[in-house]
Amino acid sequence: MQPWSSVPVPQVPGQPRPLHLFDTAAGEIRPTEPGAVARMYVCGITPYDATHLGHAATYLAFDLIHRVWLDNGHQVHYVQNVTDIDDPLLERANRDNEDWIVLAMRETALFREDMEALRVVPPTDFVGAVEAIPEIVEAVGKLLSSGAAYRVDDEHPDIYFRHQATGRFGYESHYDEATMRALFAQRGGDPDREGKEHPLDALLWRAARDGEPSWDSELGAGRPGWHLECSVIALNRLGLGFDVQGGGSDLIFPHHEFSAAHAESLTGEHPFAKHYVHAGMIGLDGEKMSKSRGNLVFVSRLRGDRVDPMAIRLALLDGHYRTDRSWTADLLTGGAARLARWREAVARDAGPAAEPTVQRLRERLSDDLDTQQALRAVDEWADAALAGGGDDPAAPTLIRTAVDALLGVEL
Ligand code: 5CA
Ligand code: ZN
Repeated sequence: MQPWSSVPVPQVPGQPRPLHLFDTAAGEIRPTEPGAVARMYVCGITPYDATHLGHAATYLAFDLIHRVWLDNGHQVHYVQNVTDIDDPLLERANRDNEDWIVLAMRETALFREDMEALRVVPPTDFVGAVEAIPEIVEAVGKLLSSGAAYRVDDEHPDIYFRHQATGRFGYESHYDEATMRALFAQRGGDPDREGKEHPLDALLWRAARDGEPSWDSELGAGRPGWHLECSVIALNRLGLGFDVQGGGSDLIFPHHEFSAAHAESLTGEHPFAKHYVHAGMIGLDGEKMSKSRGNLVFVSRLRGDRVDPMAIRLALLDGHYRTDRSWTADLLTGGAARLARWREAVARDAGPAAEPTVQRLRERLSDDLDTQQALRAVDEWADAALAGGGDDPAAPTLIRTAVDALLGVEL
């Protein structure tokens, strides 16, 4: 698929700081140690509805990782999928009596626009599940031959993954079996499907049903299961052992546990990713923001209301990415006020020396993306500049450059 347009990321003078991130599998903050090319996979949208502020917050967190790596002189190979065939998409299309392909295309186009408006650096590879079907079919074939997968023997010969195939199942989430079973049922799994060897075995290939789209293949006509989509798209572009696998915390289990298990079973190697990074859930007034609850605030709607996307960006960054938090009208008002203050400060001819501020900004971001303190560092510089302090004529430009490159905010 065509990704969205790229955004220029200026170079910032001074000393970059290597990035440390919390890794769900290790349960602690660890340094990232990319090579010349840092490799990141972030789970993309299922395009049956518009981008809401929860999605936006998650993609902004990974955008900061991208930007800190660029600051450290790495190139970044960033891969993101689009789940453009799956049950939720078909259910929504059926409900609204709409063609599922048209629905997916329209929402993907809107997502691109939203990401562009928020100045998210685009992925190198933006890959739809449908376009990856040949890769997925090949992988299912391999899993069948190695004995990691089996076919259910009934009128719908679906193919399932033996969840214990690698012997490491659970290393990413560390959940106990009761929690796994509960989350599996809530998040797209089918524990009660008759004919499975174990309730936690995950679907790899769903045999064709009447009224559902399907693709002919050597496996028989059908469509892909969700987790293998991300394993294969990541593996075939980044290879095993890439730097960061990311998404929201709702993907810790089953999605990322299975994405890792599938890929590790396919290659016989471990680990799928060196860091598993998860953003907290954004809610509205105390409840998780989700399509099923109908309490969504859309990025496109705010744009339609002429809200400056940079104010949305600052509002979402004013909270730690791993913390579950709520979107409120006050947060947006705060983001807009901060944006106005910063813009006024960098419009001045001179200000206090900016190097210590830029150093603090880098330090705070490198420490598991401490955006709140990073924003505060810039606030303090802006307050001092607006109070008439400092006479460094280079300072406003340096702040503008650092805020652009590291926070993605255009002043
Ligand atoms: N297509 C799959 C991933 S392969 C999917 O989860 N799609 S999604 O459209 O439901 O979500 C897209 C991304 O936004 C995922 O990383 C998901 O974890 C994240 N996300 C979903 N809801 C929220 C929320 N309320 N707050 C923060 N992030 C969220
Ligand atoms: Zn995914």
